[in-house]
Amino acid sequence: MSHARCSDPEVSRSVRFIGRTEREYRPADLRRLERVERTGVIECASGERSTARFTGVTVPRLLDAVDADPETTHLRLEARDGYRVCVPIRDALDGLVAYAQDGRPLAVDSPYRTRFVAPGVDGERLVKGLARVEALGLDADVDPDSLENIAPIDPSFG
Ligand SMILES: Nc1nc2c(c(=O)[nH]1)N[C@H]1C(S)=C(S)[C@@H](COP(=O)(O)O)O[C@H]1N2
Ligand SMILES: [Mo]
Repeated sequence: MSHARCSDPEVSRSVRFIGRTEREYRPADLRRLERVERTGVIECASGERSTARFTGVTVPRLLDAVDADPETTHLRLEARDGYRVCVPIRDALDGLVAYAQDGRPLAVDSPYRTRFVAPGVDGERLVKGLARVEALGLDADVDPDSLENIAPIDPSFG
C-alpha cells in the first residue's frame, strides 16, 4: 500500500499544501495549530450515511499559511492512494483537515492519519489519507471533474 512506501513514517503521513508558497504538515504539526471540532456527515452515493465529530484545522487557516491566491476557484485534494478530487473553493473553505474522529486519532481505527471533511460535500469527495492539497484557479471552460480520480484504489481507504 502506498502509505507504507516511504521509509520515514512521519513524512509519509504529511500533507503538502500548495498556494503561492508551499508547506508540508506532519500530523504532529497539525495538532499544534488552532483546533476546531465539527460534526461531519459522510454520505455515500450508495445511500450509506454516517455522522461523526471531527477534530482538525480549518482549511482557511491552512490556505492562509501558503498564501493562496484570492482568485482560487477550486481545491484539488489528493490522497496517498492516488484518489483525487476537485472541490469548489466556497465549499472547501467551510472544511477541515481532520486528524481525529469522535475524540480518537484517525490512526487508531484506520490506515490513514488525516482526512478532508466539509459540510455539503458528498462523501466520495471527503478524501482520506491526504497527501497534497493545491489551490487552483480554473478557467470557466475547464471541467473540474476531469481533474478527479474517484475510482477507489486502496480498498482499505474506501
Ligand atoms: N483516499 C480515499 N478517500 C476516500 C475514498 C477512497 O476510496 N480513497 N472513498 C470515498 C467514498 S466513496 C466515501 S463514501 C467515503 C467513505 O467514508 P467512511 O468510510 O468514513 O464512511 O470516503 C471517501 N474517501
Ligand atoms: Mo462512497
